[in-house]
Amino acid sequence: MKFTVLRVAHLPPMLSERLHADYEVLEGSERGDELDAAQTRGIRALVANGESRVRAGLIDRLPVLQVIIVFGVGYDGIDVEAARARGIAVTHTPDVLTEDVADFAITLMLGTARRLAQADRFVREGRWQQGPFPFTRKVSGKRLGIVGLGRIGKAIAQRAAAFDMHISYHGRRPLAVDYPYYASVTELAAAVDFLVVAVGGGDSTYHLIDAAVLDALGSTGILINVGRGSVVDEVALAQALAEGRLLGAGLDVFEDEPRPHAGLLDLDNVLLAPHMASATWDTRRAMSDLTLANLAAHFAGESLPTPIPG
Ligand code: A2R
Repeated sequence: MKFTVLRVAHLPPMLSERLHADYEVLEGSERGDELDAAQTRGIRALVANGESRVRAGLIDRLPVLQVIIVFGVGYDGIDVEAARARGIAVTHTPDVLTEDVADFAITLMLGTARRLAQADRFVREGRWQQGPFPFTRKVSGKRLGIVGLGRIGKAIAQRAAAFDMHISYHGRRPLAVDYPYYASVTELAAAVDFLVVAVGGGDSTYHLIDAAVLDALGSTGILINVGRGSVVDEVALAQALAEGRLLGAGLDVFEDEPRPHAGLLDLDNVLLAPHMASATWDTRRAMSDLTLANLAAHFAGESLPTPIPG
């Protein structure tokens, strides 16, 4: 007998093909409006991605739901409280994407400071013949502040150390590491050249990077975000960039994906990426394997490889 699984998000073919081979897969929206009563009564597992919104309304409609499987590390879109209240387990895919996301944070930092996208356009549009490309900003040896020194934050620090950067961090509490700790994110921003966001989303980090933090980072500062779009006040960011109160920004995540705030699109001092930090073949394969391993372990009655903490 094949168990019935509801898929509410786009998943790469390498995963959805294997899902279809092993399970009865229903495809639904995040509201589940299109599912009839007979269908909702059979759904034991729900597969989402890191950007999915799985709210109490959908969970309530699935009377035999046992597990929510997230393809991604962030699970701020899942109503974990509603799931826990029903004894529904939640899993995600930490660790396997850490290296890629850290690599991409460094890519954005270098790309923004050295204005790589602008340089590419400069060459393509024939402007090189009129004169040299303007000087850019050095990265090696500069001061880097990391917001959220978790798995990804630590991997970013490790890479930045190879660039002789001076690393400090902000989090909810100091950790047993040698980097200086700042209890205030504004004070951290005032003390660095580059501020990299590597925290997840949710209420506790909503607009943690606001106008005051951006002003503290200042007109020679660069903001990088590989955490969650909701952590940065995008309207305040666009304003600070437009007015030259912030030098630049490199963003892989946005408040309303796939629609970055319109004010960002016309700016020349922001590098925009389509939430692709973990989107390499190797990592998406590893995330797919871990997603299926969590699902299989659940239905085999074994302990889950990567349940969410708590
Ligand atoms: O939970 P804690 O206190 O150990 O610290 C976590 C920190 N963090 C915060 N820092 C400041 N203010 C907050 N309200 C706050 N909430 C959490 O963020 C931890 O040091 C870090 C998150 O690290 P991990 O849980 O190890 O996650 P990982 O794998 O580094 O991924 C971070 C995020 C994902 O949630 C996705 O949104 C994105 O990167 O790909």
